[in-house]
This record gives sequence, C-alpha cells and structure tokens, in this order.
Amino acid sequence: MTISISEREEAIRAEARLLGFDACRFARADAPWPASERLAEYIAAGRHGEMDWMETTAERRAHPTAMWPGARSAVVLGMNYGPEHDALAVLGEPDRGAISVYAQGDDYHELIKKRLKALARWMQARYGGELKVFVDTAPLMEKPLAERAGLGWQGRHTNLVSREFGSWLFLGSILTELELTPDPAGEETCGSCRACLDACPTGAFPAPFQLDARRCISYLTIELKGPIPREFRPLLGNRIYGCDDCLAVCPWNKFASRAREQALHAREALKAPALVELARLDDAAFRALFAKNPVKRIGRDSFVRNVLYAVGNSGRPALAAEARRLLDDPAPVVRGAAVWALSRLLSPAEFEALRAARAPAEADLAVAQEWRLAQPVPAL
Ligand code: B12
Repeated sequence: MTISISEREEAIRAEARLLGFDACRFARADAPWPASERLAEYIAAGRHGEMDWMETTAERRAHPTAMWPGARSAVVLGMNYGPEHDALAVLGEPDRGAISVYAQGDDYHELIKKRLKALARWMQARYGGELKVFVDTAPLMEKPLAERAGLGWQGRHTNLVSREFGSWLFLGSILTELELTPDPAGEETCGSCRACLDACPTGAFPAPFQLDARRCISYLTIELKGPIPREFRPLLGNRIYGCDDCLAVCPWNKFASRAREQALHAREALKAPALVELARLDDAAFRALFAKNPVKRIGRDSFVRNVLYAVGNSGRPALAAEARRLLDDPAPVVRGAAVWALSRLLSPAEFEALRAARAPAEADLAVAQEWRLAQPVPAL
C-alpha cells in the first residue's frame, strides 16, 4: 500500500496530538531566511548580554542547515501553557513573589523533550530518515521556524503569537531528512497594537519586534549572574523569576485556554509565594520547593538575590528582619542584595548605623561596594 503525502503529514499530526502537543505543523528547514542576519545584528549590538553561548553558537544557530546540513523539513510543535488565573494579579501583592507563568508548573524542557523523542521514534519507525529533536536549549532559532510553519507569527514582543493560544505557547521542533509538505507560513497580525511594548517595565524593546535582553526582566532575573544593575532593581517590583508583562497584555490571549497538560498547571505553592518564606530558603529547601521546576536551574543564591530585591521594593519594614539575617549569608550576591533591600526598608538613621557597624568588616569587594553605594530612601 502506498501512503500519500498528506496522509503522512496527517498521521504525524494525529500522533503529536495523542502525545499531548496542541499544535503541529511543517516547514522547509533548508530555505533561506532573514532571521540569520537579524541574529548577527543582535549579537553584534551586544543585545544578548552575558549569554555567551549565543555568541559561541552563532554560526550554527543562524540557520537549521548550518547546524545540521541533512535537515530538509521541520516538524514544529507547540504546547499550550495558558494560565487559569490573571498572570499579572500577583504584581499587586508586594509581600509576595511573582514567578512567571512558564515556571509555575513542571519544567517544560523535560516534558517536551520526552514527547519530542517519542514522536521522533514513532516517525522513524514508520517513515525512516535521520532526525534530531530540539527544545529551547539547542542552537536552533525556534520562533522564526514556528512562524514559517504557520503556528503563528513573531509579535512586537518578539515571541510567537498564535491565533489559538495567544502568547502562551511553548515551542519544540524535530528536524528530519524527510521531504514533508510545508504548511503556509504565519502572517504578522499585530495591527497597530503596541500593548506589549508599552507594558515592559524596563523599556527592553528598542524598536518593535526587537528585544534588548540586557534590559529584559526575564534575562536579569534568570540568566544574569551576580548583582543586577542598580538602575533596574526598583523596576523589578516583586518579579522574582522571569516576567510575563509583555505576554499577558497581548490581545490575542482572549482566544487562549488553560493548558491541557496538567503538569504545566500552576502549583499552588508557586502562584503567589510569600517573600518572607522564600527569603528563608536554604539550599536543601530551595531544591525541594523547586523539584522538577525550571526555577531550580538558577540555584538558591541567584533566587534569594531576586527575592531580596523584591523585599526592598515591598515597602514592608517588617521584612527588614529577613534581609538583616541574610547580611551573614555565605554568598556575596545574597549579602549585597540584602544591603540594597535594607537601604530601602530602614529609616536613613537606622541604615547609617547599620552601615557603620557592618560595612568595615565586609571582605568581599562587590558587597563592600554595595555598602558604599547604598542610598537610604526615607519611606517608599
Ligand atoms: C535567548 C532566549 C531568551 C532571552 C532573549 C529573548 C529574545 N527575544 O531574544 C531571554 C532570557 C530574554 C528570554 C526571555 C523569554 N523567553 Co526565551 N528564549 C531564548 C531562546 C533560547 C533563543 C531566542 C533567540 O534566538 N534570540 C535571538 C534573537 C535574535 O531572536 P528574536 O528575538 O527572535 O529576534 C527576531 C526579531 O527581533 C526579528 N526582528 C528583528 N528586527 C526586526 C525588524 C522587523 C521589521 C521585524 C518584522 C522583525 C525583526 O527577527 C529576529 C529573528 O527572528 C529561545 C529558544 C530557541 N532556541 O529559540 C527561547 C524562547 C524564545 N523563550 C521563550 C520564552 C517562553 C521566554 C519568556 C516568555 C520567559 C519568561 N516568561 O520570562 C521570555 C520572553 C521575553 C521576550 N519578550 O522575548 C519561548 C518563546 C515561545 C514563544 N511562543 O515564542 C522560547 C521559544 C523557548 C521555547 N522553546 O518555547 N529568552
């Protein structure tokens, strides 16, 4: 029996659906695209900040065939992670931390990779051909590939927007040697809307469709090691891991539904955790709270750093006791953030007394600098 081409594509789509994917479409992997040049410009302008891996993999990342010359087609998969609650509501609760929606459930990397591998095995057994699977961490530009396959289009916030799932869609891809029939590409349908650009608390979009990661709260709270530059700290508010502002205001979200995949639903403990509890996490408690969750990737010290900036922005003097205790933390990045938080919560007189008592004994240069530069603010 011969299988017609569209039967093959339809069978792959059906299998993807069974495996829990919400979208599955096909693109040519070997056609040229403008994304290569744009990636080069982005890196030349330094917009990747300290994500050195973007620079070191730039050549392979520029195009699917630069990474794997055998790639002919891409199967691009989407998984809906739409929240059931208003993602921005927690921003109005300054004594609680805002963890971005993508990180409130299980780690999507593990989940999607497992399913991509299952789909790849199924495809190989049926249709043969070499294939490779990708989700997030490999040097493949997933958003332009998803746009080409027609899952949606890259919106002004640079993420892929879907007519069905709004801005809440994870992406994963399988590259294959098979010649699959491509679907029509997505067409940009943002109209004159600039809600995402205006919503960004740090002005991270130098122009529509372009992001300067160095100003993006997602980059600052997740990717950046060491102290977050002082100018951004007040703008973080209570965002302690990632940021959803540009995604959450996208009007296309009105068509979105709650994630079908239960593992991606928000864990109760991560919807709006109290800062006072997060500031008390030691390494073991951190790993237990964030088991199988993306937050664990940044480690306890960077996380508590973020929590302390939120404590400093909380306007709650009662939280100063937590920051005071963390002045003795072994991690310099935590001690430095504790200094900043205290400069925002204590009265200027109290802070000056503390500075006089503690700063001279600080051996770490970066933390000593925090003591020097801290400017106590009277009351928020
Ligand atoms: C590096 C990275 C980041 C960095 C940089 C993000 C960025 N926009 O570059 C940081 C840490 C900031 C980040 C943050 C987030 N990320 Co991220 N990230 C990636 C990663 C690994 C690579 C992205 C990349 O290639 N950037 C390089 C630049 C050059 O690409 P670009 O922004 O797409 O640039 C395009 C536009 O600027 C456009 N362009 C440039 N000039 C012009 C001019 C015009 C006129 C036009 C029309 C277009 C245009 O062309 C460029 C090429 O396509 C991908 C996974 C992957 N392997 O692809 C995930 C990925 C993009 N991230 C993802 C997510 C979920 C997030 C966050 C939402 C997480 C969060 N809640 O905190 C935020 C969103 C922030 C934002 N608005 O982008 C998802 C996005 C899913 C989707 N629906 O799009 C991805 C695809 C991971 C996945 N597998 O699901 N991320």
